[in-house]
Amino acid sequence: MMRQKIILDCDPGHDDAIALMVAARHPAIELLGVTVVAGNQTLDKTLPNALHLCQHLGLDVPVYAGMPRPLVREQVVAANIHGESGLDGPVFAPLTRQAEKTPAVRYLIDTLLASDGDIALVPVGPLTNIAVAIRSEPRILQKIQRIVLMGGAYGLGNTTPAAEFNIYADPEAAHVVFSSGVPIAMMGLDLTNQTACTMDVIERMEGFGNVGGRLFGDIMRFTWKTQHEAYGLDGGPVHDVTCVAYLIDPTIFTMKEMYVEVDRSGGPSYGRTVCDYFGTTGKPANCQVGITLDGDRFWDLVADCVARYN
Ligand SMILES: [Ca+2]
Repeated sequence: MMRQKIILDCDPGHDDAIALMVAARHPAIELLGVTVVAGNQTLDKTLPNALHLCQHLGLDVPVYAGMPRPLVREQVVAANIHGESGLDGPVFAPLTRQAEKTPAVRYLIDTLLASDGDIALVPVGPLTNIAVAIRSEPRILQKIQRIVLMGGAYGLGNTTPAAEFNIYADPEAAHVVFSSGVPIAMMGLDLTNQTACTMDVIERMEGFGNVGGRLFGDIMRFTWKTQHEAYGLDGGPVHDVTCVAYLIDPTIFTMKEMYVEVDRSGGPSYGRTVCDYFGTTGKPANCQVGITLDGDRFWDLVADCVARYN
C-alpha cells in the first residue's frame, strides 16, 4: 500500500491528541513529523503536550517547536475548552522526550523542498507555522501536495459568533494559506461538530484496555465535560481527527468546492472564513469544504487505530 506522507501541525489540545493517535498508527499514513504551534495554549504548553503524547504512546516521530505568537494580532488561547495546560485530563509521567533542535518552519521548508511533492500538510491549529514557511520560502508552494486543515466554518463560529478558533487565533496567517493556490480541504465546524464523542464512544475505546484506549478516555472525558458546559453538546467533537480521516478514506465525507476568503477587517467578523457556498462571487473555488460525514464509519476508523496501541 502506498502510504500518504503527512506532517501534522498541531497545538495539543485534546482533539489534536486523538488526531496524533490516529495518524501515528493507521497503515495508510506515514507520519513524517509533528510541528507544534501556539493555539489552544501558549507554545510553552502545547510543545510539552505534544512531547508527552509521543512519550506516553511510544511514538518515535520527531517533534519540532514552531511559532510562539500569531503574525499580527494579539495572542488568544482556548483555556475554556482545553484547560490551563492545554491538555487537562490525562496525567503523564515526567517528560524525558525533547523537541528537535531544528525550528518547525525550517523543518517544513527543508522537508518539502527535498520531497517529490508527495507530502500533505495537516494543520489542525492556527496557521502561523504554515504561513511563515510559505512567506519565507515560496518555492515550497510547488512542493506541497495539498493542505487538509481544521478551521473555519461556513456557518456559525465557536470563538466569536462569526469565527472559529483556529482561524480567529491568526486570521492573517490563514489568509496566506487560503490565498496560496495550494489545493486545500477545509474541515470547518459545520463538519467537525458532527464528531461529538459521546459517552458510548468513550466506553468503546476504553474497552480496548490498552494505553491508547485509556488515554482516549482520559482526554475525551475532560472534553465531554467542557463541551457540554460551553455549548450544551452531548460530547466533545474531535475536530482535528477529521483531517487525518479524510486523507485515509475520503469516501466517509461529502465535500463541496467553494471560494473561501478570510475576513481580516478587524470588525465583528474578524477571522471568519467567508465561504461562497452558492458561487455568488463568481470567483474560482480555492477549497474543498467539508459538509457531512458518515459517523459510524468515522468512529470505526478511529477505533481501528486506537486498538493498534499496546
Ligand atoms: Ca487543534
